[in-house]
Amino acid sequence: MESSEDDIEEDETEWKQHLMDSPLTSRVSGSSPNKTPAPAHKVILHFDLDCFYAQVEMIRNPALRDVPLGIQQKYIIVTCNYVARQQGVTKLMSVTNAREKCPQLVLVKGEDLTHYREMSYQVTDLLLSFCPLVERLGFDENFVDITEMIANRLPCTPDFSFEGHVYSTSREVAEAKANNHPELALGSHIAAELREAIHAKLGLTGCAGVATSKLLAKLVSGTFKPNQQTTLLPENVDDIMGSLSGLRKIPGVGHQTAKRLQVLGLITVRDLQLFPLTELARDLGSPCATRLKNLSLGMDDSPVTPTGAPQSLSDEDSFKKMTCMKEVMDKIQQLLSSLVERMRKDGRQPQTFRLSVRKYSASNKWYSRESRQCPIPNHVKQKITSASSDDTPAVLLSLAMNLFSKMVDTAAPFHLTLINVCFSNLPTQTAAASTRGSITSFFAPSTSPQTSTQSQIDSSMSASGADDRLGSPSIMTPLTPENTAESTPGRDAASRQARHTRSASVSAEASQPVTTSHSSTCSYGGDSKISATHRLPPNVDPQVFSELPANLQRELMREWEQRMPVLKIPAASRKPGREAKDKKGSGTGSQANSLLNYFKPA
Ligand code: TTP
Ligand code: MG
Repeated sequence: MESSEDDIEEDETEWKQHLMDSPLTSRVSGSSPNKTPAPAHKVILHFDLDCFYAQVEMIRNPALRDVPLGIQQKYIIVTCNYVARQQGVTKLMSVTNAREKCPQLVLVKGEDLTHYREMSYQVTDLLLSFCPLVERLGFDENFVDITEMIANRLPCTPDFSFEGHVYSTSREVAEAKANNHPELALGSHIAAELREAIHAKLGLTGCAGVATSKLLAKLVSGTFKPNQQTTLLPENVDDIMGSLSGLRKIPGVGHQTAKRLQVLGLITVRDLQLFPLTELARDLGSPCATRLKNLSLGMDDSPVTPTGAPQSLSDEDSFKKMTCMKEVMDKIQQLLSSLVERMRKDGRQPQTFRLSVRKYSASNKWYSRESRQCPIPNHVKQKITSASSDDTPAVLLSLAMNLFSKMVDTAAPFHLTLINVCFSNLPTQTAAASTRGSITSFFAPSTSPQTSTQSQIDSSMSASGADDRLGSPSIMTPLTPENTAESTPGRDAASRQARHTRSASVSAEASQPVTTSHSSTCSYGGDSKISATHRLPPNVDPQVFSELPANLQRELMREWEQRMPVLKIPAASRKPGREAKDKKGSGTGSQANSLLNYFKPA
């Protein structure tokens, strides 16, 4: 979701330590698909919780455990429990199809991510209590590098066996091989212990993969589902790579990368394995080509990088069609209210504000976003962290609309399908963080009352999605800070219908006297801004208004002019003959639809 590739999002949407970003890109020396992978010097675990949102809902309401349960976001079932899966319901099925397959399906709305986010951090926190090398991926996946734990335990382990499945190997053969792979065998026991801890402490089940790299651990973990685990031995790496049905199945190859490879005629993993590196490098550049080639051969040296505190917080919503300013401002205001609340809980002060939009284009429906960002002025930063500043979202709205007008020509028709607001450039450590003890405090569950905060989820939450980042334009195309386009995997169907409470934009200035009629001398032409001292409608905050781009100011003034009757203009100043129209206006709630509501007290 984010356009800044160096951020670590809180919101699980990115595999930031992209497999393709690993500096270790020099292992491919030829194009042989039979190259023997390096010996097992690392042991990596990958955990993926079962039907995550559904499990959280089943914990919240145990009555849901034995019924087919679907988690609904808009018109899509983003996940469903395994009872529903047995009846043919699948992830990302439309609600209509799911109901046809399973008429008894119980639906729970999953648009408010608060509980999922909290549970997600509890899982990471629990894993961190066993091992410091934990990297989050999405809400329900974690990598753990247990190489050192193994080195410590190995000397006191008398004999070896595998816990759980061993990929493409019978139990008897696996037992016979355990002594040849003591690290992986021990790793399988540690994986089982951690899964057991997650279950005992948090009530969640999940799958685990045990292998020598992140790539392989992730690939193998879902071999047996749910609530099982699988170990991959080095001699089976070629089997698992060959079993992948297409290049997109390689974690690290996203939509954009796959498209580039397709142009070169590469469709299967084998195609990529056999394609000459020099030719690949000509098209993609040497580091990227080498990395891709290594991935296709099952080789990945990328480190498990502890996730730490998020470097940015964001909130977004996607929709089929947004075409008018009223809706845009309404949505941004909703998103900002929720984001500011989360930022306050976090306690840090963001330096940068970013707005992203996705414009509809028939050819590229889901994948291109545009972003603009700006530094947050000091007085606004203070408002963001101050619990008493009720007008923060309104003040930020001005910043947002400035950025918006740089991306969208509001004078022409537009069609947006997504809006994202983001605070980035968060300090890594703050007074707030240090008083909370450690970096792991960022994973502590919130104790504040549940809110309807929304957050990112659409992008790279797991296998299919996460990896698109690796094919994002940041790898293929340089991005400029002012104009970042990014790939967004097809998770938008799963994105949320925001349910924030809109905060009122009341500021001290709003209560200052303002004239109750607009000036007929106001000129809406040209680029110049309407002066803050210009006669504005009642309850419009002049400061907020003055910070808006000129074209938005003009649009607001135009709208105000059209809706003037409902703005409580003193009877004396009304022209005769407008009464009936006025009544109709207020009666039909046109005031509620006015852009000017953004400037009114609650
Ligand atoms: P997944 O791990 O893909 O799915 P899951 O945990 O529900 O099921 P599984 O047992 O197969 O692992 O995704 C984790 C959560 O992310 C999932 O519970 C719901 C959410 N999600 C979305 O919001 N959008 C999506 O498109 C998908 C696939 C999942
Ligand atoms: Mg899962």
